[in-house]
Amino acid sequence: MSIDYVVKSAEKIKNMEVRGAGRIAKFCAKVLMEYAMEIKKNFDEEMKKAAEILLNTRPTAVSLYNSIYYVMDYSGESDEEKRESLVKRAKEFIEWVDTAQKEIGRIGSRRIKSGSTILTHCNSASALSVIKEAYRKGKDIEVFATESRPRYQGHLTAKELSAEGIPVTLIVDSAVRYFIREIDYVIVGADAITVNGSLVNKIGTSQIALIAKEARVPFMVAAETYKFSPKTLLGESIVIEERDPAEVAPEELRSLVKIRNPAFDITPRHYIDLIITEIGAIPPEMAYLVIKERLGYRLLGEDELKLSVHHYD
Ligand code: RUB
Repeated sequence: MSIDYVVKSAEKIKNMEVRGAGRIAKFCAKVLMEYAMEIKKNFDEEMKKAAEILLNTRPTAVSLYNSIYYVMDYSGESDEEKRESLVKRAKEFIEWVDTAQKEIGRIGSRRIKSGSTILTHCNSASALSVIKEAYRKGKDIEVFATESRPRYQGHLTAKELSAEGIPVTLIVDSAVRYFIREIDYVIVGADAITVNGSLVNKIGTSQIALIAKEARVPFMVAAETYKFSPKTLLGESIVIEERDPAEVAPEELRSLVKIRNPAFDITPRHYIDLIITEIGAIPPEMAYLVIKERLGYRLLGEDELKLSVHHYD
């Protein structure tokens, strides 16, 4: 296996064959682990190269950054010891993803009353874990899924939930306010949570939060603790990815007008009622504590590990 394997894997993240913050994080840990198992010499250098390639794929999902830093924080004298330590850390991270999403389902589902209708946006494994678990517990629920233009991740959500037997209504993104009176809860996932408790998630999330607040519908976020951003502790802002205009309009229109295609937006904390994490359902104001206690300053180690991240601004 050569570095090509890492480059091809990075390509899958860029073109969204592998997408969703949790899946991306788990995938990176797996790619680093597989590459580490094959390296014959110059372990540190080779791993650093691989980590940088993966880091420079999509800039917004903090879980990608946290996953790579967690795995790359290996120790040991010889290459063999380093490999063993890295593989152990990668397995720990993968286990963290799997157990956190399950636990979020268990904790979040307790908040859902039978007979309610939930609105979700995009396609979040953690948000869907809450919904599926509530349904598996026998609660009579229904879901409204937004289509999530321009990549239509809402179609994935609709298919995934209807495969479980959950009744789903698919709506266009701009119909949220029209239907809000039929909604009892909004549940979305997260690409990042900042130190002040703001949410970074799929473009359109902040408009939904605004509408939910106006209608007094509880707005909940399902986010594993590795979605919290240690870098925001130092005042660094989250970079919002802008994607190819071709995702939005055909060439005949692109040649006439400018097109902007941000993939994510920011929802300020006062629109968020609760963040459901694997360590409990917390108010957004607790974000600082999660970063301090769960992630630690160790994860700030961009300089320490000397990896270079291109900032897409
Ligand atoms: C996906 C998205 C999801 C979060 C959380 O965006 O915004 O809501 O990543 O998902 P994209 P999960 O499709 O552009 O990657 O809970 O699965 O981590």
